[in-house]
Amino acid sequence: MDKAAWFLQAKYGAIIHWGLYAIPGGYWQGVRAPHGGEWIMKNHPGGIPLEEYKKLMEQFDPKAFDAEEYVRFLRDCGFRYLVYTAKHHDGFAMYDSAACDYNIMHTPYGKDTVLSLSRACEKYGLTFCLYYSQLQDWADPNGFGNDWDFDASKKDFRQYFDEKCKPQLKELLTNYGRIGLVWFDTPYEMPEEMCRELADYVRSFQPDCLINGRIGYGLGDYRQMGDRGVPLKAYHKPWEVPMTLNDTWGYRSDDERWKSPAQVIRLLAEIAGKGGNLLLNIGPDGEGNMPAAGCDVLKQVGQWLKKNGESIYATDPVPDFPYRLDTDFGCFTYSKARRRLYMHILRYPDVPPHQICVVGLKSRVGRAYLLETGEEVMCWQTYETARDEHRLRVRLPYGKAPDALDTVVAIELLDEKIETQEL
Ligand code: H79
Repeated sequence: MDKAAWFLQAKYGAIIHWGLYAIPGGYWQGVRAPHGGEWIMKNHPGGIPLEEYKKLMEQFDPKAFDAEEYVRFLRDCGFRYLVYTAKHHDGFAMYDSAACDYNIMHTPYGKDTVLSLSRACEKYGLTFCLYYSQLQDWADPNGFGNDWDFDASKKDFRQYFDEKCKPQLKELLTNYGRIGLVWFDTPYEMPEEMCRELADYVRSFQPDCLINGRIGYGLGDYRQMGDRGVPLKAYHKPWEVPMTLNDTWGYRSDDERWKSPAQVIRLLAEIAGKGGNLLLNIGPDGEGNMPAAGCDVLKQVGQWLKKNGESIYATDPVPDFPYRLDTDFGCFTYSKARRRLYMHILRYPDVPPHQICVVGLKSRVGRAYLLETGEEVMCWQTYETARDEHRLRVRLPYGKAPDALDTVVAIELLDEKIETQEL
Protein backbone atom coordinates (compact mmCIF):
# COMPACT_ATOMS: atom_id res chain seq x y z
CA MET A 1 0.00 0.00 0.00
CA ASP A 2 1.09 3.50 -0.71
CA LYS A 3 2.67 4.86 2.44
CA ALA A 4 0.70 8.09 2.10
CA ALA A 5 -2.65 6.25 2.04
CA TRP A 6 -3.47 6.96 5.70
CA PHE A 7 -2.62 10.62 5.18
CA LEU A 8 -4.80 10.96 2.11
CA GLN A 9 -7.74 9.48 3.96
CA ALA A 10 -7.25 11.41 7.19
CA LYS A 11 -8.13 14.90 5.87
CA TYR A 12 -8.19 16.48 9.33
CA GLY A 13 -5.17 16.68 11.61
CA ALA A 14 -4.43 18.59 14.80
CA ILE A 15 -1.16 20.29 15.57
CA ILE A 16 -0.29 21.22 19.12
CA HIS A 17 2.25 23.99 19.66
CA TRP A 18 3.43 23.73 23.22
CA GLY A 19 6.66 24.72 24.86
CA LEU A 20 8.20 27.13 27.38
CA TYR A 21 6.75 30.03 25.38
CA ALA A 22 3.28 29.04 26.60
CA ILE A 23 4.19 30.44 30.04
CA PRO A 24 4.75 34.09 29.02
CA GLY A 25 1.88 33.76 26.52
CA GLY A 26 2.99 36.71 24.35
CA TYR A 27 4.18 39.13 27.09
CA TRP A 28 7.69 39.45 28.47
CA GLN A 29 8.11 41.59 31.59
CA GLY A 30 4.94 43.43 30.67
CA VAL A 31 6.03 44.12 27.11
CA ARG A 32 3.85 42.71 24.39
CA ALA A 33 5.74 40.75 21.74
CA PRO A 34 3.93 40.76 18.40
CA HIS A 35 3.01 37.78 16.21
CA GLY A 36 2.96 34.14 17.23
CA GLY A 37 3.43 33.39 20.92
CA GLU A 38 6.03 30.73 20.07
CA TRP A 39 8.31 33.42 18.64
CA ILE A 40 8.52 35.48 21.82
CA MET A 41 12.17 34.71 22.48
CA LYS A 42 13.14 36.23 19.15
CA ASN A 43 10.38 38.80 18.75
CA HIS A 44 10.85 40.50 22.09
CA PRO A 45 12.81 43.68 21.29
CA GLY A 46 16.47 42.69 21.02
CA GLY A 47 15.71 39.05 21.71
CA ILE A 48 15.38 37.44 25.15
CA PRO A 49 18.81 36.32 26.34
CA LEU A 50 18.96 32.52 26.47
CA GLU A 51 19.95 32.56 30.15
CA GLU A 52 16.80 34.55 30.95
CA TYR A 53 14.51 32.48 28.75
CA LYS A 54 15.87 29.27 30.26
CA LYS A 55 14.54 30.33 33.65
CA LEU A 56 11.07 29.53 32.35
CA MET A 57 12.06 25.92 32.92
CA GLU A 58 11.79 26.49 36.67
CA GLN A 59 8.16 27.51 36.22
CA PHE A 60 7.15 24.71 33.89
CA ASP A 61 4.78 22.55 35.90
CA PRO A 62 1.56 22.23 33.89
CA LYS A 63 -0.83 20.68 36.38
CA ALA A 64 -3.70 20.59 33.89
CA PHE A 65 -1.88 18.63 31.19
CA ASP A 66 -3.27 15.16 30.68
CA ALA A 67 -2.15 13.47 27.46
CA GLU A 68 -5.01 10.97 27.47
CA GLU A 69 -7.59 13.64 28.00
CA TYR A 70 -6.11 15.74 25.19
CA VAL A 71 -6.06 12.93 22.70
CA ARG A 72 -9.49 11.60 23.61
CA PHE A 73 -10.83 15.11 23.15
CA LEU A 74 -9.13 15.46 19.76
CA ARG A 75 -10.46 12.10 18.64
CA ASP A 76 -13.97 13.09 19.68
CA CYS A 77 -13.56 16.28 17.67
CA GLY A 78 -12.87 14.22 14.56
CA PHE A 79 -9.10 14.58 14.19
CA ARG A 80 -7.31 11.63 12.66
CA TYR A 81 -3.71 12.54 13.42
CA LEU A 82 -1.76 14.69 15.83
CA VAL A 83 1.43 16.63 15.13
CA TYR A 84 3.25 17.66 18.29
CA THR A 85 6.10 20.16 18.69
CA ALA A 86 8.91 17.96 20.01
CA LYS A 87 11.22 20.94 19.56
CA HIS A 88 10.31 24.34 18.18
CA HIS A 89 12.66 27.15 17.13
CA ASP A 90 13.42 28.00 20.78
CA GLY A 91 15.37 24.75 20.95
CA PHE A 92 13.66 23.35 24.04
CA ALA A 93 12.85 19.64 23.79
CA MET A 94 9.47 18.58 25.15
CA TYR A 95 10.74 15.03 25.69
CA ASP A 96 13.50 13.10 27.43
CA SER A 97 16.51 13.79 25.24
CA ALA A 98 19.90 12.30 25.99
CA ALA A 99 21.35 14.36 23.14
CA CYS A 100 20.65 17.71 24.82
CA ASP A 101 19.95 18.63 28.44
CA TYR A 102 17.75 21.53 27.50
CA ASN A 103 14.61 19.50 27.84
CA ILE A 104 11.43 18.93 29.81
CA MET A 105 12.95 16.37 32.18
CA HIS A 106 14.78 19.21 33.93
CA THR A 107 11.65 21.13 34.84
CA PRO A 108 9.48 20.62 37.94
CA TYR A 109 7.10 18.76 35.63
CA GLY A 110 9.85 16.32 34.67
CA LYS A 111 7.86 14.01 32.40
CA ASP A 112 8.19 13.16 28.72
CA THR A 113 5.20 14.60 26.83
CA VAL A 114 6.17 12.97 23.53
CA LEU A 115 5.94 9.64 25.31
CA SER A 116 2.58 10.28 26.96
CA LEU A 117 1.05 11.75 23.80
CA SER A 118 2.39 8.98 21.58
CA ARG A 119 0.87 6.35 23.90
CA ALA A 120 -2.44 8.18 24.08
CA CYS A 121 -2.55 8.38 20.29
CA GLU A 122 -1.98 4.69 20.04
CA LYS A 123 -4.77 4.08 22.54
CA TYR A 124 -7.29 6.31 20.79
CA GLY A 125 -6.37 5.51 17.22
CA LEU A 126 -4.78 8.77 16.07
CA THR A 127 -1.61 8.69 14.01
CA PHE A 128 1.11 10.32 16.07
CA CYS A 129 3.44 12.74 14.27
CA LEU A 130 6.24 15.08 15.26
CA TYR A 131 7.12 18.67 14.54
CA TYR A 132 10.86 19.27 14.65
CA SER A 133 12.60 22.56 13.86
CA GLN A 134 15.62 21.30 11.95
CA LEU A 135 17.48 24.52 11.20
CA GLN A 136 16.37 27.16 13.65
CA ASP A 137 17.49 26.55 17.19
CA TRP A 138 17.82 29.59 19.37
CA ALA A 139 19.39 27.69 22.24
CA ASP A 140 22.34 26.30 20.33
CA PRO A 141 25.33 28.47 19.41
CA ASN A 142 25.46 26.76 16.03
CA GLY A 143 21.72 26.56 15.39
CA PHE A 144 20.17 29.13 13.09
CA GLY A 145 18.40 32.22 14.31
CA ASN A 146 19.83 33.39 17.63
CA ASP A 147 22.21 36.21 16.79
CA TRP A 148 21.72 38.12 20.05
CA ASP A 149 23.43 35.55 22.28
CA PHE A 150 25.72 34.06 19.67
CA ASP A 151 27.99 35.48 17.01
CA ALA A 152 26.35 34.62 13.69
CA SER A 153 29.71 34.70 11.87
CA LYS A 154 31.05 31.90 14.09
CA LYS A 155 28.17 29.51 13.55
CA ASP A 156 29.03 26.05 12.35
CA PHE A 157 25.73 24.62 11.24
CA ARG A 158 27.25 21.22 10.46
CA GLN A 159 28.17 20.89 14.10
CA TYR A 160 24.63 21.64 15.22
CA PHE A 161 23.28 19.26 12.58
CA ASP A 162 25.53 16.37 13.67
CA GLU A 163 25.43 16.98 17.40
CA LYS A 164 21.86 17.99 18.07
CA CYS A 165 19.51 17.79 15.12
CA LYS A 166 20.34 14.28 13.97
CA PRO A 167 20.79 12.70 17.41
CA GLN A 168 17.46 14.14 18.55
CA LEU A 169 15.68 12.89 15.45
CA LYS A 170 17.16 9.47 16.03
CA GLU A 171 15.75 9.49 19.56
CA LEU A 172 12.38 10.62 18.33
CA LEU A 173 12.26 8.01 15.59
CA THR A 174 13.42 5.10 17.70
CA ASN A 175 11.94 5.61 21.17
CA TYR A 176 8.27 6.30 20.51
CA GLY A 177 6.97 3.62 18.19
CA ARG A 178 5.54 4.41 14.81
CA ILE A 179 5.71 8.04 13.79
CA GLY A 180 3.24 8.93 11.02
CA LEU A 181 5.16 11.90 9.73
CA VAL A 182 7.90 14.32 10.61
CA TRP A 183 6.93 17.93 10.18
CA PHE A 184 9.99 20.05 9.43
CA ASP A 185 9.79 23.81 9.24
CA THR A 186 11.70 26.84 7.90
CA PRO A 187 14.53 25.15 5.96
CA TYR A 188 15.63 28.59 4.75
CA GLU A 189 19.06 28.29 3.15
CA MET A 190 19.93 24.81 4.36
CA PRO A 191 21.97 23.27 1.52
CA GLU A 192 20.30 20.64 -0.61
CA GLU A 193 22.82 17.92 0.32
CA MET A 194 22.01 18.37 3.98
CA CYS A 195 18.28 18.29 3.34
CA ARG A 196 18.79 15.09 1.41
CA GLU A 197 20.96 13.66 4.18
CA LEU A 198 18.25 14.49 6.70
CA ALA A 199 15.49 12.87 4.63
CA ASP A 200 17.60 9.72 4.18
CA TYR A 201 18.35 9.74 7.88
CA VAL A 202 14.66 9.84 8.84
CA ARG A 203 13.86 7.08 6.35
CA SER A 204 16.71 4.92 7.65
CA PHE A 205 14.83 4.59 10.96
CA GLN A 206 11.24 4.60 9.73
CA PRO A 207 10.90 4.05 5.98
CA ASP A 208 7.12 4.51 6.12
CA CYS A 209 7.24 7.77 8.03
CA LEU A 210 6.20 10.64 5.77
CA ILE A 211 8.25 13.80 5.56
CA ASN A 212 6.52 17.11 4.95
CA GLY A 213 7.48 19.49 2.17
CA ARG A 214 9.41 21.80 4.48
CA ILE A 215 12.37 19.47 4.38
CA GLY A 216 13.08 21.59 1.29
CA TYR A 217 13.92 20.99 -2.39
CA GLY A 218 10.79 18.92 -3.02
CA LEU A 219 12.29 16.06 -1.02
CA GLY A 220 9.20 15.57 1.12
CA ASP A 221 6.46 13.01 0.65
CA TYR A 222 3.78 15.65 0.45
CA ARG A 223 3.43 19.29 -0.39
CA GLN A 224 3.17 21.68 2.49
CA MET A 225 1.23 24.77 1.63
CA GLY A 226 2.22 28.00 3.33
CA ASP A 227 1.07 28.64 6.88
CA ARG A 228 -2.66 29.38 6.48
CA GLY A 229 -2.30 29.08 2.67
CA VAL A 230 -5.26 27.52 0.87
CA PRO A 231 -4.59 26.89 -2.84
CA LEU A 232 -7.06 28.13 -5.41
CA LYS A 233 -7.32 24.91 -7.37
CA ALA A 234 -7.33 21.18 -6.76
CA TYR A 235 -3.92 19.57 -6.38
CA HIS A 236 -3.83 15.87 -7.14
CA LYS A 237 -0.90 14.77 -4.98
CA PRO A 238 -0.86 14.66 -1.16
CA TRP A 239 -0.82 18.06 0.51
CA GLU A 240 -1.72 19.85 3.71
CA VAL A 241 -2.52 23.36 4.93
CA PRO A 242 -1.36 24.34 8.41
CA MET A 243 -3.94 26.65 9.95
CA THR A 244 -4.26 28.52 13.21
CA LEU A 245 -7.55 28.37 15.11
CA ASN A 246 -7.03 31.94 16.32
CA ASP A 247 -4.07 34.04 15.09
CA THR A 248 -1.22 32.34 16.89
CA TRP A 249 0.43 28.91 17.04
CA GLY A 250 1.89 29.01 20.54
CA TYR A 251 -0.44 30.25 23.29
CA ARG A 252 -1.09 34.00 23.56
CA SER A 253 -3.13 35.27 26.49
CA ASP A 254 -4.53 38.14 24.38
CA ASP A 255 -5.59 36.25 21.28
CA GLU A 256 -9.33 35.72 21.23
CA ARG A 257 -9.73 35.83 17.47
CA TRP A 258 -11.11 32.31 17.21
CA LYS A 259 -12.45 31.12 13.92
CA SER A 260 -16.09 30.16 14.07
CA PRO A 261 -17.20 26.55 13.62
CA ALA A 262 -18.67 27.60 10.26
CA GLN A 263 -15.29 28.98 9.15
CA VAL A 264 -13.48 25.79 10.12
CA ILE A 265 -16.06 23.63 8.33
CA ARG A 266 -15.78 25.80 5.24
CA LEU A 267 -12.01 25.33 5.30
CA LEU A 268 -12.35 21.58 5.78
CA ALA A 269 -14.78 21.23 2.89
CA GLU A 270 -12.84 23.54 0.56
CA ILE A 271 -9.54 21.85 1.32
CA ALA A 272 -10.94 18.31 1.06
CA GLY A 273 -12.58 19.28 -2.24
CA LYS A 274 -9.18 20.32 -3.53
CA GLY A 275 -7.64 17.06 -2.33
CA GLY A 276 -5.79 18.30 0.75
CA ASN A 277 -5.69 17.98 4.51
CA LEU A 278 -6.44 20.65 7.07
CA LEU A 279 -3.92 20.69 9.91
CA LEU A 280 -5.50 22.80 12.61
CA ASN A 281 -3.54 24.22 15.51
CA ILE A 282 -4.30 24.60 19.16
CA GLY A 283 -1.83 26.04 21.67
CA PRO A 284 -2.29 25.05 25.33
CA ASP A 285 -1.32 27.58 28.01
CA GLY A 286 1.52 27.24 30.50
CA GLU A 287 -0.67 25.27 32.90
CA GLY A 288 -1.58 22.80 30.18
CA ASN A 289 -5.11 24.06 29.61
CA MET A 290 -6.33 24.10 26.06
CA PRO A 291 -8.08 27.46 25.61
CA ALA A 292 -11.76 26.85 26.35
CA ALA A 293 -13.12 29.07 23.58
CA GLY A 294 -10.99 27.21 21.02
CA CYS A 295 -12.09 23.84 22.38
CA ASP A 296 -15.66 24.90 22.01
CA VAL A 297 -15.16 25.58 18.31
CA LEU A 298 -13.43 22.23 17.84
CA LYS A 299 -16.28 20.44 19.62
CA GLN A 300 -18.89 21.96 17.36
CA VAL A 301 -16.91 21.01 14.27
CA GLY A 302 -16.63 17.52 15.74
CA GLN A 303 -20.39 17.29 16.17
CA TRP A 304 -20.89 18.28 12.56
CA LEU A 305 -18.30 15.70 11.47
CA LYS A 306 -20.06 12.93 13.38
CA LYS A 307 -23.05 13.47 11.11
CA ASN A 308 -21.27 14.51 7.92
CA GLY A 309 -17.83 12.90 8.13
CA GLU A 310 -18.53 10.81 5.05
CA SER A 311 -18.35 13.99 2.98
CA ILE A 312 -14.83 14.74 4.27
CA TYR A 313 -12.84 11.63 5.24
CA ALA A 314 -11.31 9.55 2.46
CA THR A 315 -12.62 11.83 -0.23
CA ASP A 316 -10.86 12.60 -3.50
CA PRO A 317 -10.24 15.91 -5.19
CA VAL A 318 -13.25 17.15 -7.11
CA PRO A 319 -12.37 17.04 -10.81
CA ASP A 320 -11.65 20.52 -12.02
CA PHE A 321 -14.93 21.45 -13.48
CA PRO A 322 -15.36 25.12 -13.89
CA TYR A 323 -18.89 24.99 -12.62
CA ARG A 324 -20.66 28.26 -12.71
CA LEU A 325 -23.10 28.83 -9.96
CA ASP A 326 -26.20 30.89 -9.96
CA THR A 327 -25.89 31.05 -6.20
CA ASP A 328 -22.76 31.19 -4.14
CA PHE A 329 -23.86 28.14 -2.18
CA GLY A 330 -20.53 26.72 -1.04
CA CYS A 331 -18.44 23.92 -2.52
CA PHE A 332 -18.24 20.25 -3.44
CA THR A 333 -16.37 17.25 -2.16
CA TYR A 334 -16.28 13.94 -3.98
CA SER A 335 -15.70 10.26 -3.39
CA LYS A 336 -14.64 8.13 -6.31
CA ALA A 337 -15.11 4.84 -4.46
CA ARG A 338 -18.57 5.78 -3.21
CA ARG A 339 -19.45 7.47 -6.54
CA ARG A 340 -20.89 10.40 -4.70
CA LEU A 341 -20.65 14.11 -5.02
CA TYR A 342 -21.26 16.05 -1.82
CA MET A 343 -22.73 19.47 -2.04
CA HIS A 344 -21.77 21.59 0.96
CA ILE A 345 -24.36 24.28 1.36
CA LEU A 346 -22.59 26.93 3.37
CA ARG A 347 -25.03 29.64 2.36
CA TYR A 348 -28.56 28.37 2.22
CA PRO A 349 -30.64 30.00 -0.51
CA ASP A 350 -33.01 32.10 1.55
CA VAL A 351 -35.73 32.70 -0.98
CA PRO A 352 -38.15 29.95 -2.03
CA PRO A 353 -37.80 27.88 -4.03
CA HIS A 354 -34.66 26.94 -2.16
CA GLN A 355 -32.98 25.81 -5.29
CA ILE A 356 -29.42 25.60 -6.51
CA CYS A 357 -28.34 25.27 -10.11
CA VAL A 358 -24.91 23.97 -11.01
CA VAL A 359 -23.53 24.11 -14.51
CA GLY A 360 -20.89 21.83 -15.94
CA LEU A 361 -21.54 18.31 -14.64
CA LYS A 362 -21.94 15.83 -17.49
CA SER A 363 -22.14 12.60 -15.47
CA ARG A 364 -25.65 11.37 -14.88
CA VAL A 365 -26.94 11.68 -11.37
CA GLY A 366 -29.28 9.39 -9.51
CA ARG A 367 -30.69 9.91 -6.08
CA ALA A 368 -29.85 12.90 -3.89
CA TYR A 369 -30.44 13.13 -0.14
CA LEU A 370 -29.46 15.05 2.95
CA LEU A 371 -26.44 13.28 4.40
CA GLU A 372 -27.49 13.93 8.00
CA THR A 373 -30.99 12.47 7.79
CA GLY A 374 -31.22 10.52 4.56
CA GLU A 375 -34.17 12.68 3.54
CA GLU A 376 -34.54 12.64 -0.24
CA VAL A 377 -33.94 15.84 -2.10
CA MET A 378 -35.37 16.54 -5.54
CA CYS A 379 -32.72 16.93 -8.18
CA TRP A 380 -32.83 16.86 -11.98
CA GLN A 381 -30.59 17.44 -14.95
CA THR A 382 -31.16 19.26 -18.17
CA TYR A 383 -29.12 20.01 -21.21
CA GLU A 384 -29.73 23.49 -22.54
CA THR A 385 -28.94 23.10 -26.22
CA ALA A 386 -28.96 26.75 -27.09
CA ARG A 387 -26.40 27.51 -24.40
CA ASP A 388 -24.60 24.19 -24.52
CA GLU A 389 -24.94 23.85 -20.77
CA HIS A 390 -25.36 20.75 -18.66
CA ARG A 391 -27.35 21.85 -15.68
CA LEU A 392 -28.03 20.18 -12.39
CA ARG A 393 -30.76 21.57 -10.20
CA VAL A 394 -31.18 20.69 -6.56
CA ARG A 395 -34.32 21.63 -4.68
CA LEU A 396 -33.62 21.93 -0.97
CA PRO A 397 -36.07 21.52 1.91
CA TYR A 398 -38.34 24.47 2.45
CA GLY A 399 -37.54 26.93 5.22
CA LYS A 400 -34.32 27.38 7.06
CA ALA A 401 -31.16 25.35 6.54
CA PRO A 402 -31.41 21.86 8.07
CA ASP A 403 -27.86 22.38 9.33
CA ALA A 404 -26.99 25.99 10.01
CA LEU A 405 -23.26 25.29 9.66
CA ASP A 406 -23.21 23.26 6.47
CA THR A 407 -26.07 21.23 5.04
CA VAL A 408 -24.60 18.42 2.98
CA VAL A 409 -26.49 16.93 0.05
CA ALA A 410 -25.11 13.61 -1.15
CA ILE A 411 -25.62 13.13 -4.87
CA GLU A 412 -25.23 9.65 -6.27
CA LEU A 413 -23.51 9.39 -9.64
CA LEU A 414 -24.65 6.74 -12.07
CA ASP A 415 -21.47 6.68 -14.13
CA GLU A 416 -18.29 5.22 -12.74
CA LYS A 417 -16.24 8.08 -14.01
CA ILE A 418 -17.19 11.61 -13.16
CA GLU A 419 -17.26 13.79 -16.25
CA THR A 420 -17.39 17.50 -16.44
CA GLN A 421 -17.93 20.00 -19.16
CA GLU A 422 -15.38 22.44 -20.44
CA LEU A 423 -16.79 25.87 -20.26
O1 H79 B 1 5.37 26.79 13.98
C1 H79 B 1 4.66 27.84 13.37
C2 H79 B 1 5.52 29.05 13.18
O2 H79 B 1 6.20 29.42 14.35
C3 H79 B 1 6.46 28.57 12.12
N1 H79 B 1 5.63 27.74 11.27
C4 H79 B 1 4.37 27.54 11.92
C5 H79 B 1 3.81 26.17 11.66
C6 H79 B 1 7.11 29.65 11.41
N2 H79 B 1 8.38 29.89 11.52
N3 H79 B 1 8.68 30.88 10.75
N4 H79 B 1 7.60 31.27 10.17
C7 H79 B 1 6.57 30.54 10.54
C8 H79 B 1 7.56 32.38 9.26
C9 H79 B 1 8.28 33.46 9.88
C10 H79 B 1 7.96 34.72 9.59
C11 H79 B 1 8.73 35.79 10.05
FE1 H79 B 1 8.38 36.87 11.58
C12 H79 B 1 8.55 37.09 9.60
C13 H79 B 1 9.83 35.73 10.88
C14 H79 B 1 10.32 37.02 11.04
C15 H79 B 1 9.52 37.88 10.25
C16 H79 B 1 6.53 36.49 12.26
C17 H79 B 1 6.78 37.83 12.21
C18 H79 B 1 7.48 35.90 13.06
C19 H79 B 1 8.33 36.92 13.51
C20 H79 B 1 7.87 38.08 13.01
